[in-house]
Amino acid sequence: MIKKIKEAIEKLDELSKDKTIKVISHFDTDGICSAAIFSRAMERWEKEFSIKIVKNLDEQFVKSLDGEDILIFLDLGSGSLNYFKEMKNKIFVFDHHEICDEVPSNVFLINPVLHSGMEPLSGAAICYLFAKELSYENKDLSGLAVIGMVGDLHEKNIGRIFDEIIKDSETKIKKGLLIYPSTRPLDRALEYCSNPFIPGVTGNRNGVLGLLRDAGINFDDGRYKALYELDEKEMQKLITTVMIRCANGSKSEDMIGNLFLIKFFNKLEDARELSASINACSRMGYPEVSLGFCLGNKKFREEAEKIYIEYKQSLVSALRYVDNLDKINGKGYVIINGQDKIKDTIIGTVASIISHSPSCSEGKIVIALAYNESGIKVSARLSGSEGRNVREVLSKVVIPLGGEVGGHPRAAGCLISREKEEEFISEVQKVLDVEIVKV
Ligand SMILES: [Mn+2]
Repeated sequence: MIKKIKEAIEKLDELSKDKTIKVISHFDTDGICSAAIFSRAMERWEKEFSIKIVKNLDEQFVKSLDGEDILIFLDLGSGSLNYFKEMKNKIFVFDHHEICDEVPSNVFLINPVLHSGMEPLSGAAICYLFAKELSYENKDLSGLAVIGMVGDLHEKNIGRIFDEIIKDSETKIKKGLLIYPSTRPLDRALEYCSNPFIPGVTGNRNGVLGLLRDAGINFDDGRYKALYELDEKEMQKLITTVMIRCANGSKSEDMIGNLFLIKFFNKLEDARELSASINACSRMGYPEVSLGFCLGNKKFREEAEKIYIEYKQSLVSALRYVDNLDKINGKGYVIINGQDKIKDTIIGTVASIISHSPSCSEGKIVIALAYNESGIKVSARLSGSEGRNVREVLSKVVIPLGGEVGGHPRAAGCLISREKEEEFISEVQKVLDVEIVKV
């Protein structure tokens, strides 16, 4: 792959002499980190370019780019190769997603999937390899590659290349409870901890203090210790205490793992926390703030912090609301109707967190609803990896009602109109109850 990257650099250098460069990247953490690495590297290479962050690549948007410009797609594009076929542009794709079609002749694709035996990489890792190939000076962008890696959940699967990126960035790794930020006092971290959601603790100040007391962690020197400061014994005690609160401890492997402590603009930060705040800004509709934050712009960093706090607060209050809500509990499923009490922008995240929570058994389906401006947003999640296809379940109900379902077998969503609320809920229950009988 390094050979291909070198080739891409040469081609790009040649083509950019008389053509403009347009960079398009994805809006999630990995995409934003890819864009940040790439743009810093291009700046240092003294290439002019423009950058656009998108939620996904729809055909209409891609076709609007048809012309003379050089197009560079980061962290997306492998699934849209067909769109590029008829275009006049020279196109570069730096991506790690599955390749759906044949690679058209105007496209130069860099994707680890093309190289058998190669470790899975995130988009930001590919961009980092590109940047480092351009100049060793770009080694300082390695921290962004670590954040992208964590954002795309590659951290459980670290191969030789990621290992080197971690070394380049001088990231410290510590084994422990996966609660972030591990760099802030534990009382704050636990209070705003939504993943895992700890019943009676998340969003509950008194519950937090009680848990810390039970874990034997004391208020010392005017503050509680941060997670990364705990010694092995304290960490073990805290893990046990948290596990007990989470009722059935069946998912302990999800709660223990490596903490990644990274130097980010001269401050020690938790890579998961950075990833979550980048993601939050993008989701709240401010991807340009996410990007500015990654590039260290002071104004954007302050802005990002504000947006992130707001996001966390709305998430925690939504989860607390769900905790007390009358839910429809069926056999192997739960339906949560947030109506206007939960924002539609976070309903998917709320459903994901609940499906990951220890109280949600393997194979259980979570269906969550929230009002948006015009209708109702529905998110469906499957807990664990074995179980029914939630996309099919939604389709069965929604297509007759007149709607479209997007997503995967384990995470799907759709929009329905406000008048169909009752009908949707009763129909989805019918489908879920029937499927149980079939199984
Ligand atoms: Mn990615």
